[in-house]
Amino acid sequence: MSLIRYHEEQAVATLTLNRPESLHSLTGELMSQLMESLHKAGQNPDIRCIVLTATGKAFCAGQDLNEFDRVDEIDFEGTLKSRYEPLIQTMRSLSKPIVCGLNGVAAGAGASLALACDMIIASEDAYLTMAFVHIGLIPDGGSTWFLPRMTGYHRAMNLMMTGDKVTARQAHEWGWIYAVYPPDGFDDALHVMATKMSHMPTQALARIKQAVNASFQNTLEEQLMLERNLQTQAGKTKDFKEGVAAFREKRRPKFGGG
Ligand code: T3D
Repeated sequence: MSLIRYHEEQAVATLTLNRPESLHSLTGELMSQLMESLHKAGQNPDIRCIVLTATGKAFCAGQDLNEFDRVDEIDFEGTLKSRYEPLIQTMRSLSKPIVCGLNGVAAGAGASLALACDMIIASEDAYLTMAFVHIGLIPDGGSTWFLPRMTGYHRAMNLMMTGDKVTARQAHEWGWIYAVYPPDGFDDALHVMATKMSHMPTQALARIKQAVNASFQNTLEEQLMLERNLQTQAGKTKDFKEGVAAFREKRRPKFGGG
């Protein structure tokens, strides 16, 4: 069975987690299919935006706890190294925007997965929880790195230490989620946003992603140099020429992604 539904429509690839009976919890097989799908969308030059969402009422309940049947024998080191770390690194280094369609609960590594996306669009009834602590684990999948940067030390710390729920509305107020929609308007809103992103100057988006991700480690001097390099490259694209021409001709630009 396909645990990830892969669908391409025009310039958008939609990856839909499809294991609703256990709230799309993450098995080795599901994560391997997710990686394959990300690579497929990443390598197709016609795809200019990737959507990550799920079927039914949940987005993702994190690691499948049924894979933890023999708790004394769990190979955390191996699993994190071979599954979680490559997935998060791939998402952040892919040169295309990844929009999370947060249709429902995101718990544990499911929340990490959402936070690793470049934009989150949520249904009003979605929520996130750093549920790891409820089973005596620490947050992984990059969330100890993402959350303090997104939301400051104390809020990140408090959410990780309590595992309390954060509603989509609250996460929107805090700036984690870009827009929240009523459940019956969510699919359409997600589609509109993904289409909009797929019509943007794709190479500029890739360089914005590269610059912003690098900014977390760089000094100001290093970042200014990176901006200079990336801007020099952006200035050589067809989309830059089109953007300037459209401005001067007082019309809407038609970006082709080149
Ligand atoms: O090396 C490593 O692998 C370490 C990596 C760790 C990363 C992690 O993600 S650790 C954290 C793992 N996730 C959790 O602890 C969350 C567990 N789930 C929940 O707390 C709740 O299910 C939710 C808050 C997400 C949703 O609650 P609710 O009431 O809406 O749904 P439910 O009734 O609890 O769940 C529905 C079904 O999904 C249920 O199955 P059943 O009883 O109907 O047959 C439940 O067992 C199943 N399910 C939910 N989460 C998981 C799961 N099955 C396996 N693994 C899950 N994580």
